[in-house]
Amino acid sequence: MEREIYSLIQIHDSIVIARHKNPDLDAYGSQFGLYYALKERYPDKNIYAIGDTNNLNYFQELDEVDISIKKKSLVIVLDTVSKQMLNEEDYIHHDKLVFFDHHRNFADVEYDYYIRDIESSSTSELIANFLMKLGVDITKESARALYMGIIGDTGRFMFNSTTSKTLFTASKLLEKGINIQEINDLIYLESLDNKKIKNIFFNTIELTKKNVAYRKNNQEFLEKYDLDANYVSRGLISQMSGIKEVPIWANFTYDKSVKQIICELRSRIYPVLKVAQKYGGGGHINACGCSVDTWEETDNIIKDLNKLIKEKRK
Ligand SMILES: [Mn+2]
Repeated sequence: MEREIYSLIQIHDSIVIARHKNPDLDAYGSQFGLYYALKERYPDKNIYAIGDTNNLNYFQELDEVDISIKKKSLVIVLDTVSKQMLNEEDYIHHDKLVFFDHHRNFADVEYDYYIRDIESSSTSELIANFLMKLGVDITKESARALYMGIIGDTGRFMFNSTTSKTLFTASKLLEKGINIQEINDLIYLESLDNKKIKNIFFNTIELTKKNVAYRKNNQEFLEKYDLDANYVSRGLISQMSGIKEVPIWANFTYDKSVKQIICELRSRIYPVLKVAQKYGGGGHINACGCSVDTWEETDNIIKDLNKLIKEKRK
């Protein structure tokens, strides 16, 4: 299938690279990793990177592309295959539509090709291997983006999703001369204020009898400290990880832009994905999420997470 996608890349004069909305490092990394490599390889083609932006954009401004151009383009969508994760205008207009993803979901969008690799730690790893397989040179700029995507999704190679192939891929990217120290500082250095917020957050987490840790971040909390819902939801959940007594942790954050509560669920061994799916969400077995309308529903989620622990002990 790689070959077919490669020929689509070769025959299209314009290529639009998109990814899920509310991008994380892997979405950006795979997007710009592919973008920089293709730009170098095909200087005469029009190559665009599109989508919304946020504070994880360590790369460059996104492009605006006219519908008329999109309709003639190969559109490549990265790091998701679900409608609810996408802005419709990012993929609906295309000549051909291709997906690359490492999540367990199945596509609910029609496509021409879909490379689904749940063994890949990240879509960035998947794209790096795609480029290497086809002999497309990964430039230093591209390698930097792909490396950032990989460390984003593997927690700097600490999550279970890290495989020997992940490390092999990362080593190939290092050969391009990227500077790990510079990348780590760029992504992980934090301000004193930020550290203080984390402290406040951590000091107010709650625990169920089964030691499911959770925090409900309401609008009042976000406003009091002038915090972005996305930052609180995904950026602070790791404050509850790595605690011996806590096998499952969850973060519930009110997002006024969608008037919903974003639920992020994590665990070391328990299959929390079952719970996320019950509430219409998805993701990985140990790291997933869903959105609900009321705080009562978050209480039900907490009950379901508790039940997971009971089930396992039988
Ligand atoms: Mn990813």
